[in-house]
Amino acid sequence: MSTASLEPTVNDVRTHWRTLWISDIHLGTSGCKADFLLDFLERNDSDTLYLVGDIVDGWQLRRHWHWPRTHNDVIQRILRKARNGTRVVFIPGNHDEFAREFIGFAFGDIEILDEDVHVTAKGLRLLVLHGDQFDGVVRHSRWLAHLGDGLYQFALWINHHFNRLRHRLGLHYWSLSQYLKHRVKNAVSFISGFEEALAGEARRRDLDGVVCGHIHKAELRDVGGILYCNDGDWVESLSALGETHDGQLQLLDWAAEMAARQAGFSKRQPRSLSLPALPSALRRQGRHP
Ligand SMILES: [Mn+2]
Repeated sequence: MSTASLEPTVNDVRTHWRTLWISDIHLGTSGCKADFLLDFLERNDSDTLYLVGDIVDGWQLRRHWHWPRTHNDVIQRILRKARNGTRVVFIPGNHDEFAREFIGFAFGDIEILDEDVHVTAKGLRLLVLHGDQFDGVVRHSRWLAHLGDGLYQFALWINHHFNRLRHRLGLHYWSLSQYLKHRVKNAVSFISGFEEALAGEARRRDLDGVVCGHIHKAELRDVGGILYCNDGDWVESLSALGETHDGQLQLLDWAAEMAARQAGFSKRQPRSLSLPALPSALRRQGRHP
């Protein structure tokens, strides 16, 4: 008997949200994790779906054409949602700025807006926009935002061997890792600078919070009394932002969700359960009903 057929059926339940926000899908690039997104779209519905920019990567497509069938499937699944009654709002980003020419128009069931103010079920007013407009305000180059801990650890290792070689060549020590650490510090300050700039814009407009994307860093936190939400991306963090019907906002980490499901249990069960025991217990029940 296959174990798959005995997985709890609760895994197949679709979640219905008041609002979902996704952005930075980068369709048209090999980095786009379309399979994860298709799974997400299959299992999550909403009254309103915001596409918060960089949905299609026009920059990359112009350089190198990459469009597998799964990228069509993503678009078709979104169009199907729109046809079935989901309000779909597309807010173009800098990678799909070609769509900015069509702001104010509707393509079938999809509205194209420059930005929007979303009112949650609790009455919070949130500015929704991609966020690249604030790159100029934050004075660090954008690629720094993508440097992470793993790269830093790797740099430490490289640095060790690099300097052994320099020593053998009679050259003085030069710390690549220090250099990178400084740059990573700049990356950290870029992210916090971006978050503060976006929160500042919401404050300036007398709103309660902001929802954006762009920097591929999912976040949901208070920034100086303003609710800062970043829905992440579908290249690195594989995340979305959801609003429940009673107005609770939460980040959805879809990589973790899929890993949990593949391990044979549902996100609805407490994580503290002794989980590895669960599938085998179910299997035993299946054999001896
Ligand atoms: Mn962007």
